[in-house]
Amino acid sequence: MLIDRTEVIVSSPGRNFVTLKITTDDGVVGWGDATLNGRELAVASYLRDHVAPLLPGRDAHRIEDTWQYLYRGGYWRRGPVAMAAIASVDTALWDIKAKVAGLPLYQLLGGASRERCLVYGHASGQELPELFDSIREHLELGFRAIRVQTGVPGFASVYGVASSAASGGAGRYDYEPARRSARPAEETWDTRAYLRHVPSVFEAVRGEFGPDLALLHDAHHRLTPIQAAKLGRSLEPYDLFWLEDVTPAENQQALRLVRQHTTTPLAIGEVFNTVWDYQTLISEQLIDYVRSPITHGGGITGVRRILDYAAMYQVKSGMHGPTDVSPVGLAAAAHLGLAIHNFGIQEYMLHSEQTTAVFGLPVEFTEGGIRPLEEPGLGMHVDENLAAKYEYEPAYLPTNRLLDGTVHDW
Ligand code: GCO
Ligand code: MG
Repeated sequence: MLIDRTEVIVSSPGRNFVTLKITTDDGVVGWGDATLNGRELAVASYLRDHVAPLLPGRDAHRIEDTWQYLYRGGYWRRGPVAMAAIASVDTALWDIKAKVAGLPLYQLLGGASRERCLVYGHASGQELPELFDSIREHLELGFRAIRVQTGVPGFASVYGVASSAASGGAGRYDYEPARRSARPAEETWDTRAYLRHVPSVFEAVRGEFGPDLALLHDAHHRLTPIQAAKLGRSLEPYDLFWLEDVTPAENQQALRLVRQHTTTPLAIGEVFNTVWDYQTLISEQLIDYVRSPITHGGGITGVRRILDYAAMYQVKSGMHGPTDVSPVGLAAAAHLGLAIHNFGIQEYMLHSEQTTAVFGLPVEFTEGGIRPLEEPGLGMHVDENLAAKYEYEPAYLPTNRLLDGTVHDW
């Protein structure tokens, strides 16, 4: 069975997505997600101009060989653009292989290791009343683990927080973290104000919702290692499921300092793309959860490699799953998450109605967890005609500056 043709579909139902469609010479179709929030066209070009011309005529069953051919043969290894492109090819070929086998993809990955994959949703609010409403809303939706993000006193908006102003009065978290505009919005940040405020938020949330609810928080890379250590220690009384992206982790050794000071579990890696980005973090058990999603981690093949390495050090999966991972990417994450032994938790930030109309619902959400669909392959049915109606619009994640105007970590 040979790869016959590939199509790169850039579409914007609710937010921008890059989707790869591979069709074999006997008409079997595979889907892959190549969405890179704010840099979508870079991946679309990498695929259209440098990968797609190489695929026709290749044996569609040779997934590992194709992965190595694109990774090593591209010479310029690693990085978010190349690995998102490789991820989409890999995912599409796994989709095809499972369809030909007539099995849901997870059956080819070892079968189910659990009933369902625990998920967490995104609750947020500028102030506590809005935040509590958002938490209640997610509990009513069936979530049993919830990410908590709030504003910081003195700041009009903080990334990741829906507020009546930022979301046009809807009070809901903006489905598109990357705001549509020709230039990124600029936000202001002050770490000391944030560090003073966050413990009081979790004190209030625990007081309102009790000790059992799994709570997560994302620091979005904004702290120095010692500030991260301070935050981790200050949150210990509130027993977080995890504290995410506490400090930029390209310098993996920075987490040694954080680990010395706090037992709050740590999750890192939504911006990481290969096992090499994690080598010290995992081998020294400096983190507890690996965040790379299928879409950004080199596909099923790439992320499986990372998670099998992580399993040796009792590190679990915590795959990234905001609305800028498409339903195709989420479906792939659900198939791998169901099969691996060291599954931890899956981010599931419910896609918008427009997105769901194009891609369909990629998973079944019951009892606080998700299962992939019991259909051959990924189980995806993409409405290409509807997708074509949603033109790409430039959209970027906001940028971040300190009070004195210095660009700060995002
Ligand atoms: C998360 C992420 C988001 C990102 C966005 C980037 O944990 O879901 O940190 O909040 O900022 O997904 O594309
Ligand atoms: Mg994050």
